[in-house]
Amino acid sequence: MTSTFQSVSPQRPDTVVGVFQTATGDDVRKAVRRAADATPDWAGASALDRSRALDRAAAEVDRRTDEIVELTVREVGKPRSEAAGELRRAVDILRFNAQVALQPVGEVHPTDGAQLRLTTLRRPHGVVGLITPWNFPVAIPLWKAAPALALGNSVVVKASPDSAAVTELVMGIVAEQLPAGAVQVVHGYAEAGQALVASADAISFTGSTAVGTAVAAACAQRCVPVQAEMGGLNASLVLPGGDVAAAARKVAYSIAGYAGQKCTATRRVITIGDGTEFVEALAAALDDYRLGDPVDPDVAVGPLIASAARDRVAQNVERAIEHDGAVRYTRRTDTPADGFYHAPALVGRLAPDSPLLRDEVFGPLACVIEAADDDDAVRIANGVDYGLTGAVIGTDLERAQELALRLHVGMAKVNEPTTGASHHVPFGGEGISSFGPREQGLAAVEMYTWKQTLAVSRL
Ligand code: UN1
Repeated sequence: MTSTFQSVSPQRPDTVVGVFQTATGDDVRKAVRRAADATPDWAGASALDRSRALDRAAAEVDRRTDEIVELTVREVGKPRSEAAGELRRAVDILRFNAQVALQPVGEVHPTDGAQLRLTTLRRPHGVVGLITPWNFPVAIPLWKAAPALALGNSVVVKASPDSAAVTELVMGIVAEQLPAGAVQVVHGYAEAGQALVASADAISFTGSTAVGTAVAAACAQRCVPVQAEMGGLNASLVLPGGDVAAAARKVAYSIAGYAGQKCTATRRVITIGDGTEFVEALAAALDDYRLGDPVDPDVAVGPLIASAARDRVAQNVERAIEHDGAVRYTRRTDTPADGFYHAPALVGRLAPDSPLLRDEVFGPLACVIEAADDDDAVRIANGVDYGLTGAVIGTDLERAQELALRLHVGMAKVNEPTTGASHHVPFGGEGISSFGPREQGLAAVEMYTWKQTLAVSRL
């Protein structure tokens, strides 16, 4: 029997955005076979043809900007300005990868004999399975699919059920520019994901650390390449002095942008020296964010993706205050009644074993920790299992940069939000934040190809 699921709008949970068929293991295996059947046409196409197809996809996604942005806002509750930014990034990703298709695909090595020719070639894996999240429903599927396709792979995307409509729309637009079957989208839950992990030739995953490590283990069993982008517990370190209001705005955006639903969001604010003035400014900046229906272009913080996500944030705040003795710095009480809203929250002076300092929450919630000096701040920042992003905020650029380099994170920033990624630069983390090769930029070539050495000599 075929089962279906609904995707609903988090700001109006009674509004159904779409109804989708839940893929079974068999459905996924069929999709992988169809994608494999398309591989000779696609991998065998000239690199210039692959490049042109990605350029056409970029133009078409660009042309349909309004429709995609509108659906992103409705389906995942992303504020309009952030949804528009994600769309722009998606077009850039497609254009960039149209050029990746034209990069050199091998190396010629010196040899010991004049007769011997020794080269290394990069070859596509075949069918790459992409397991993608709802929080960047346009950019993440594309930043995986575009390099995979540029290098001659076919792809099967298992979209998140919470962003089924928008991911299907954007991948459908790309699929139209390619040979039939080279891009497939399936919808579903664990059964679909497991079937994809068990049948694709390589897997790229973005989601929680719990699921990502299971995916990586399953791929290791089959000896297929895997890349997993997982959680973060990112820190912003704040040096004393300087323009406190400007510093607070940077950190506030890292906490509250898209209601904190980014693996790159700031969860820990580490003040060095006396941070009293900064913490007050940060709480005020968070309380100032316009909260409401993201359909309104002036709204900066919308709802969380689901009621369970909202409840998780609320429980963490409650637990921090009741059990861990935290002080709450933010004060707002104007949370809209409908929809899965939670106002940005800032707490501080937690018990050191608080789950807030250990587990990812994935919501607009951060805690303040006071560090005695630079060494103490680095020790606290690096004292978690995650290592995705980190930022240092301060006017003394030399000191800030030195501190940034001491953070054990994949992406360290100075006077920038911990969130935000450039499509042409390697993206990924250390520790339990990431596993496997980096994503994006030219780093993606490592993930989506295997290397074959060819030695040729004459008789
Ligand atoms: C960003 O901060 O712009 O799922 C990108 C995530 C990350 C991407 C963040 N993989 O939140």
